[in-house]
Formats: sequence, C-alpha cells, structure tokens
Amino acid sequence: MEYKEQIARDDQTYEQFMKNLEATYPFERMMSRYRCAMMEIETKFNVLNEEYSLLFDRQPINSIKTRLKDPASIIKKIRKLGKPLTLKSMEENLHDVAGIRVVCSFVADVYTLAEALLKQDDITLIQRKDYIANPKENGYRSLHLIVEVPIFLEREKRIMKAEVQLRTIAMDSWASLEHQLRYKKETLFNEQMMQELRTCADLSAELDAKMNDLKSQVEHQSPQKQ
Ligand code: 0O2
Repeated sequence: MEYKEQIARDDQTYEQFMKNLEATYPFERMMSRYRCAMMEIETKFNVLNEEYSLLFDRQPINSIKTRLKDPASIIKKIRKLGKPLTLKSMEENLHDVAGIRVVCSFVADVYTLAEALLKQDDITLIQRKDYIANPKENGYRSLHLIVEVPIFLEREKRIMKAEVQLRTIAMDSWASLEHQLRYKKETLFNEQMMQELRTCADLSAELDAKMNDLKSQVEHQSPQKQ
C-alpha cells in the first residue's frame, strides 16, 4: 500500500509503473546476459594470468576492465547502422555491447593471451582487427577480437558476443589520453595536431618495442620453469 502511495506521489499510477517496469524487463534480461558473458571472459583471462604467473614467475596481465554499452550509445549505434531498434537487432548487429579490455605488460603478452583465449574450445572468433600491426590513422593501437562465448543459465545455454580489446600499458595510456582529448567529441584536430598525436603513438610504440627486447634478454638469461 505504501509502495502504491509513493508511486502516486511520483505522478504515475501503480499500473503505469508496473507496465513500464515490465517493458524494460526484456532489455534488463538481455543486459544481464551480456554481463554474464563479460564475467566468463574476465574469468578466462584471470585463469590464464594465474597459470602464466606459475609458469613464468610474472603476471602478463596488468589490469582488466569490463564495460556494458549504455542504452543511449546502443540506440545511437543501431540508428547509425540503419538497423531496426529491437533487442533481436541489437543482438545480431552490435558486437560490442559487452566489452573487456585487457591491459598487458608487454606486446608479446597481447598475442600470447589472445592466442590462448582463442584456443579454448568454447570460444569462437568472429572478427580480429590488429591495430598493433596496422595502427589507425591517428596512431591508435590495440588488438580487437569479437568473440562468441556460451553462458549457462538456469534453463538454457545462450551464445553471447563480446568485444575483447588487448593492449599494453603504453597503448592504454595513449588511448585513454587521446580519448579524453578528442574521441566522440566534436573537437577537430588539424593536421599538425594529428601529427603530434601520431608522434606520441610512435614514441609509445618505441617504448613497447624496447621493453619487449629487454624482456627477451631477461628470459634468455633465466630459462623458464618446467
Ligand atoms: P567505447 O567508449 O570504448 O565503448 P565502431 O566505432 O565500433 O562503430 P568499428 O570500426 O567496428 O566501429 O570498431 P573499432 O574501431 O574496431 O573499435 C571501436 C572501439 O575501439 C571503440 O569503442 C574504442 O573503445 C576503441 N577505439 C577505436 N578507435 C579508437 C581511437 O582512435 N581512440 C581511442 N581512444 N579508442 C579507440 P567505442 O564504442 O567507440 O567507444
């Protein structure tokens, strides 16, 4: 009764409120499935990190961040693609509703971890974009994988898509700063500013290459555990 009165005070009838709530349920359920897919993949990376730390006495993963695309960005992207605004269409056309970003210590770790994930028999690769081998025009570097992963619910198994971005600490700091400066904003970068961004990206790539070389030298000195 109290509940109904509160809703009435908020200018909606109890029936209206329940109708609105029921209407959002399928969306909430879908987002919950994407959250489960993120948890599955995050766990897979945590397991790999644990395994590698035993094998090599160091952890290849520096941090893992997960994010669900917010409803406004979902709507914007579906509209941009010219697809129908339905849950089915979202599931079919958007590959990055669930996003997992894995920040690695060294460039070699990016590829080792990607390979280890893709070798798992419940993971299906849908798309691979190597922006490390082929950086974007502004200098952006990362390895992007669109994968499918099963999630096991109370009564069914669902196959969900997720985007995995793997990058080094240097790539991540460049991307975070560049994101703050311009990504998705109206800021227009002139050619000189673009050149400076690319120079920063090149410097970070150089740092990664040097650290990777040092890592190889260290590994050469101390053979790995059996
Ligand atoms: P957010 O906030 O991370 O969710 P798309 O942009 O997804 O429509 P595409 O080509 O399929 O088109 O995707 P792409 O370029 O392979 O990867 C998109 C995601 O990569 C972005 O997600 C960013 O997270 C990241 N990314 C791509 N390019 C850049 C860049 O130039 N700078 C930075 N900082 N990040 C980039 P969202 O959804 O756009 O953003």
